[in-house]
Amino acid sequence: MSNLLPKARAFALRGQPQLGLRQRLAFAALFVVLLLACIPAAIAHEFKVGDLEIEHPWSRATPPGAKVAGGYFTVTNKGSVPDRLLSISSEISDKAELHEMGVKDGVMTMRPVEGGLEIPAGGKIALKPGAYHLMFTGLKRQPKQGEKFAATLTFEKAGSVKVEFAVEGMGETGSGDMDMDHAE
Ligand SMILES: [Cu+2]
Repeated sequence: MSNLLPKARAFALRGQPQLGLRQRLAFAALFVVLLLACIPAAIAHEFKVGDLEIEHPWSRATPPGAKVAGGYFTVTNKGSVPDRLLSISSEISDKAELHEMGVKDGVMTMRPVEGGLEIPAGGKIALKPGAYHLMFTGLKRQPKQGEKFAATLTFEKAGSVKVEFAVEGMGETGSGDMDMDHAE
């Protein structure tokens, strides 16, 4: 027994570099696989319902005490008839509204879109800062950078679809929307 120990140690010493290399290769391969698996998820996430494709729903982290947060995504209608985004609900807010921006007397204002937002047949609508956007009102908590929260979008024809909004940093694409007053 006692003379097995030096042999085992010698084997271990000889075996180590080879094992190490193999392990390193295995880790490298695993790393590449994980990296490839993560890329599509990090860059874009999309949801489908009926003829509609909803791309990359995202929101922005809000400062403590904020009562509203924006919501943005692109929706493409691959069908041959127009559809309409009628209502939105989310797990982080009491309500969610669809807003549009406009200029009134030289001042940027935003107002709720009446009757829903039409998505033309074969068309694409982008909800983004400074344009059409969702407003999550009556926040139950602040959306935090890096998390995702669930929401449901309801369309006239395609029906309801559950989506996840990815929360990005506070300064992300900060154009116009940030300092707007929401009359509430
Ligand atoms: Cu708004």
